[in-house]
Amino acid sequence: MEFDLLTLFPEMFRGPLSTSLLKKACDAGLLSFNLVNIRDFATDKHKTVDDTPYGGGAGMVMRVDVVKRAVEIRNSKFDSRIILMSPRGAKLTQKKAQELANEKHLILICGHYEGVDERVLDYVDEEISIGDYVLTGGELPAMVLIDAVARYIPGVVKEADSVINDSFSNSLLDYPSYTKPPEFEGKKVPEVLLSGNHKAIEKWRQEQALKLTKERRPDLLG
Ligand code: 9D3
Repeated sequence: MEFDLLTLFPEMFRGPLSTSLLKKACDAGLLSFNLVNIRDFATDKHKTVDDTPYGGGAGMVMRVDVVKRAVEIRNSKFDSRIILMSPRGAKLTQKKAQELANEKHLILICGHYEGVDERVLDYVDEEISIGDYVLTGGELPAMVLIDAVARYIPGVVKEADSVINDSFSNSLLDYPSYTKPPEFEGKKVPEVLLSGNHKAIEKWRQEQALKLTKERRPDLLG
């Protein structure tokens, strides 16, 4: 699966993409990322990408002509799904991440400043937000989306069933996990986990997950 990241700040992506599981997935050829600087598609000598909003107001707005050129040139090479990262988009969900993992090529447009010219919407398939809090741009949301989507690409996450068993996929929170030592500052690992009784362990985990979900996220139980 291939991602084009259209941004004014390609450097923001380098850390996350060159570390951990995403890096491994790239090296293995499962994922690839193209960092595309929107500024390269500006046409004037000052490389203008944004301007003041018509009607007045704070901040700067990204120009539709520049964004369109960037999208068009990238999209001509692929038949891409084009997503604008936007605070007014539909909220990213586990279901959406799974759905997007079926695409061959995604173009993620990251706005900055106070947003993008409304007419950009004519060149995108959808708008996605990661939640109701204000960030400085679409770059971190794009990284969140990539991370969530990448886990559905076969081979990116080690254990095949760890994706299927995830919280939010089966709509239960995680059960508590423990590792060595068996006792720490007087706190013991629950006996059942040391019992070797796989049936009993499975039952305990189910109960714990259900209890936690009822307490903290009853909304997940529907
Ligand atoms: C809602 C704030 N807007 C009011 C005029 C201005 C504005 C502020 C910050 C518009 C865009 C941004 C930058 N944020 C994103 O581009 C963004 C975002 C976010 O801020 N929160 C959650 N998801 C996303 S996806 C893209």
